[in-house]
Amino acid sequence: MRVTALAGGIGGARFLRGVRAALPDADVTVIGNTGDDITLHGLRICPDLDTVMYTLGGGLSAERGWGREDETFVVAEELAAYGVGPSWFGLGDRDLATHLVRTQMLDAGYPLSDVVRALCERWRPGVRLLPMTDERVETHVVLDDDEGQRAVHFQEWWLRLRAAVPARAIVPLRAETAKPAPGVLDALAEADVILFPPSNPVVSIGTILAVPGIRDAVAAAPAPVVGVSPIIGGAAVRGMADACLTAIGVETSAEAVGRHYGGRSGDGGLLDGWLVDTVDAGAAVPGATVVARPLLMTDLDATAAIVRAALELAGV
Ligand code: GDP
Ligand code: FO1
Ligand code: CA
Repeated sequence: MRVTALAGGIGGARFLRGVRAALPDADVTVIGNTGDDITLHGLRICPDLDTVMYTLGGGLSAERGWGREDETFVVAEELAAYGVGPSWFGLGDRDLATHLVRTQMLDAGYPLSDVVRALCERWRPGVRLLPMTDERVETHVVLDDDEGQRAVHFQEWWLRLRAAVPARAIVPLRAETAKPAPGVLDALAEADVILFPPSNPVVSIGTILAVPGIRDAVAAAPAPVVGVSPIIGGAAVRGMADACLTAIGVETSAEAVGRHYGGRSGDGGLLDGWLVDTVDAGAAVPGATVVARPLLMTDLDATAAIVRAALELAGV
């Protein structure tokens, strides 16, 4: 079976561990979000791609949910001693090696998709990980508070401001001229099932869909498309997805997120099936079949059960 999944960071990565457990023999392609990417100290950092790669490769810090396990922060401490920031972005020493390799390869002219493939030769995530695009797309957030109207990088809003300053707009800069990375459109066209993990609908899945061609390829794919709600009982399970949804005028509920993606038999929607938690039973998405199941990815067994429910809903 060929499975193609869109994915952000931690919600996507955890779900993908469930995909591998539920379908050990499947050929899984992951289209990863690169809108969170940032350049710091001259190094290109791709948080969502790294989160997927480290999680599936067994190197993620489980307690932090980002970066490497057994991490040290000596370089970050030394930078701080020089007064060189930003202090709000933690760069671990082990993680830095990944950014050094990536930046060297990018500077040598390799596209990001080649770099990801090279990094995955070490981590062997058991999936084919593709960046959504090889071009540089960076999500910025337009703010308007006491300091006036300005745009900051998504990471600054998310980490320094903890998404507590309301976003006027969330913009994936340069997405409109980006091209899907090699393999992305084929993976959607040739899939037996397309899955939207419970990733952030705005800054993870929404950013991937903003790359011209990707949304249309999902909509036109012959395979069924099933999504899993990251919102349970009116709140994000982790993180500040509510602030992102508010910024685009979508209520923080499983039903509203399903309607935001839209039912496929409706007008321009993407979903054939929408999986919501049992506490959200009764949610309705016109044009899609909504099924309620426990959606907390508490352990691998629970996560694999969510994946099996998504596959059952897809009819594959
Ligand atoms: P990020 O890029 O690291 O923010 O990760 P993603 O975009 O892939 O996923 C973030 C989303 O995962 C958040 O909005 C959470 O609500 C969702 N999430 C985290 N854990 C769970 C879980 O156990 N179940 C469900 N349904 N969603 C979860
Ligand atoms: N998240 C944090 O909460 N604090 C950090 O200092 C931090 C650093 C960091 C470094 C590398 C990386 O791959 C991820 C990192 N994250 C950190 C996670 C990341 O900022 C965000 O959670 C995602 O980009 C949002 O999806
Ligand atoms: Ca992310």
